[in-house]
Amino acid sequence: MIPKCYKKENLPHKFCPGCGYGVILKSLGSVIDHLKIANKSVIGLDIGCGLLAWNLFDVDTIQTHHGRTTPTMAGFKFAKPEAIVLAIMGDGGGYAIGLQSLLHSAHRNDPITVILVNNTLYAMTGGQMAPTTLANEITDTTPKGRDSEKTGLPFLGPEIIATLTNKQAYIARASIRSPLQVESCIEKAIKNQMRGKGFSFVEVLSICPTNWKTNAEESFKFLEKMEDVFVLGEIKKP
Ligand SMILES: Cc1ncc(C[n+]2csc(CCOP(=O)(O)OP(=O)(O)O)c2C)c(N)n1
Ligand code: SF4
Repeated sequence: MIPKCYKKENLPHKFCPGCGYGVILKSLGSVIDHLKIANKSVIGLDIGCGLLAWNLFDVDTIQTHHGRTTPTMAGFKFAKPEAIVLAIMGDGGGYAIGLQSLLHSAHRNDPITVILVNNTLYAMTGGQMAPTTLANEITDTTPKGRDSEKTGLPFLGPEIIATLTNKQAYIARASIRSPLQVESCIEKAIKNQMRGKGFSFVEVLSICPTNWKTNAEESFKFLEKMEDVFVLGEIKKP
């Protein structure tokens, strides 16, 4: 079912066929409908494929600089505490250029909700290595596979963020292989914010068939491999 908060006139969305973003945004749409928060929500979008959602929802959106969505949306929340403030970013935006901003926001326990899409690479710019790239994964900038001895192991965002936040935080990792899990984690994260509690963060493992150069079956096989490295579940809840 198409979420009520979608702007139907802007469908179909602009993501590549088979892209995982569709599942994540539909889950978010269902939560916005269920909690009846469309008129008080605002969505910050990083530069990355997520920005293609700028006119998908009948909800205000803010386009920020690459990596700066977290502080922009934290600022919005401080200016308008009654708003439900969401920040959507990729693993490049959140865990590379925007890491400092993300960690400090988590450390301050800013009462915002961050949804970070982990597709193991920089998708919008053509598939370069990201902090989340798996060991031996082939990307545009690791044509022989990621050499983890030299470039490190995949970055475990939620686990690291959990060490910085206080007891009011909600931190989870979900996968688009289970849209219901994605929906449930996003709903709990937003409810945490609505209760006036602390930082909430959901990393969602997603697929990028275009840059992975995979068909549907191969994409989901790779997603299973990701789930071996990035363990799913609720890492912290109040
Ligand atoms: C300050 C700045 N640096 C670099 C870029 C180029 N750039 C645009 S999108 C992007 C990567 C996006 O990757 P990610 O954040 O993982 O999101 P995805 O596209 O995978 O969803 C980069 C590096 C930019 N727009 N601005
Ligand atoms: S490049 Fe990848 S992440 Fe971006 S829209 Fe296409 S499939 Fe989705």
